[in-house]
Amino acid sequence: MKKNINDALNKQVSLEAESSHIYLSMASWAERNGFQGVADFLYQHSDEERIHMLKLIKFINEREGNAIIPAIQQPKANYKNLVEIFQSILNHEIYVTSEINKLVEITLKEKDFTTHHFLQWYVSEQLEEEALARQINDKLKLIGSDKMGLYMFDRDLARLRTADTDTKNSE
Ligand code: OFO
Repeated sequence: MKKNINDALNKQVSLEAESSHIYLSMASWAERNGFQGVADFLYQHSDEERIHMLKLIKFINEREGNAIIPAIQQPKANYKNLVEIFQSILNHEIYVTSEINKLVEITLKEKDFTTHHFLQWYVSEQLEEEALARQINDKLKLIGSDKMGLYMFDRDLARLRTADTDTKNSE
């Protein structure tokens, strides 16, 4: 594996680890603030990001590169409300997508078609995650500050998590 590809993949390892940590911190905030459905959804999301990181680590090492385990910064611990959480998630996922796109571009420049092929999974995953984050943000806009609406939202999010897990398990 070429050094610039190895370095770019390690940068992505770091970003996936950071994503997992951010969602873990958001999950803990939701749990502390009585949104158990949101917390379950975010704990699950954090686990998924860790799996994304592991997939990269294993790929780099299988291709005789060097996967480096990064240090992770402490994420933000407190949020104003659910709107802030889900808007941050959407912004973060848009950023991750742009980083994946840069990685794909490097593999094309270097004619590394194996890594290019491997990254297609991440391209589709980002598409799904961005769409889901947009859908959730739209729901929250409709609910506004209605307490019953937020209660139902919390309950629905726990179900959404289960549906997503079920789909992934049957893949
Ligand atoms: Fe790793 O899937 Fe989003 O960030």
